[in-house]
Amino acid sequence: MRAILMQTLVATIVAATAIPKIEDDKSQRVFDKDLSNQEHFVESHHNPAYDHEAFLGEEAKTFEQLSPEESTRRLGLIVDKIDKDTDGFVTKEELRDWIRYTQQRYIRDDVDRQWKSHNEEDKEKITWEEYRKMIYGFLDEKDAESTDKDDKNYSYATMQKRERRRWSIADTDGDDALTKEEFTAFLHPEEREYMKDVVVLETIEDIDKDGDGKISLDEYIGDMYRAVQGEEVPDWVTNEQEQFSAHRDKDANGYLDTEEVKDWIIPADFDHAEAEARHLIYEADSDADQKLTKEEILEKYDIFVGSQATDFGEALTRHDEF
Ligand SMILES: [Ca+2]
Ligand SMILES: [Ca+2]
Ligand SMILES: [Ca+2]
Ligand SMILES: [Ca+2]
Repeated sequence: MRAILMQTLVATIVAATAIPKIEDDKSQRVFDKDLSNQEHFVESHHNPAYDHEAFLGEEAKTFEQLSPEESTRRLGLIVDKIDKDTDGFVTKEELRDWIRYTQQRYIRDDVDRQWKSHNEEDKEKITWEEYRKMIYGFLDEKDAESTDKDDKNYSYATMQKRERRRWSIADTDGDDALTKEEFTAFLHPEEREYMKDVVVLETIEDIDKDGDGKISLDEYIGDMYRAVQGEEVPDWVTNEQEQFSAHRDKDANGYLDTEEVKDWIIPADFDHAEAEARHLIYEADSDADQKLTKEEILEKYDIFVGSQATDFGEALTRHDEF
């Protein structure tokens, strides 16, 4: 579901300007392993923003601007939509379907928006050359080959190479141009089976700091936590260290190889929407009957939607849906 949370490289670039902005390593990450991680749902460092985005998609941002009262009111309207059979209870299945719907809507809207911005004439395909010019046009040939880490263009050159590779894999018919369907695979590779290997590869490249093609325990932890001097290592970090040894590093050789990374970030038969639905029910089900009433949901509105506790009568952001 980093599908939802993730800021793809492309999204970041388009949102910014013609010149790509590199916020940090993670903005390039296509897939947040955290989100395909079953432990994610029980770990103490669970991120509330994740729940909000899973539940609301892009609208999560809108809700952050709202007062608790307005946030609760709108949440009530959403609950009515989720309760498909209108029996007054939100079941795990209804919640799971809603989360799937939210995710698909996010992906569709994102692809529509980016397709339009890269293809104003709405041609059937976008060629690599057209795309490259739009995003990396400011790099000349020499810049694009930069392998010097201190070079100001190094990051862009690396991004371009990565995108070039992903483009070729998304291009199933091999004509070097992407149809809208191929472009969807390019922008949201985690959504397509045939893109999974490149998702794994990009993840390894991000985390593998010493470039030996595998992930050591230090690299694994370093990706999520930076030690602060004088600060005790938090429990969740210790917990992650144990996860690495007990579950991720299956052959116990001290490193995660490609297969082990794949099992970790794209576990077979793991359903994000289902897991998230279960998690949300667990968090809000006060009477423990495995389903939620509107009251239970509104009572725990901060789990489902964000809200600004200090918003006093400022102009509330409006959305057509409400
Ligand atoms: Ca129902
Ligand atoms: Ca093609
Ligand atoms: Ca390594
Ligand atoms: Ca291993």
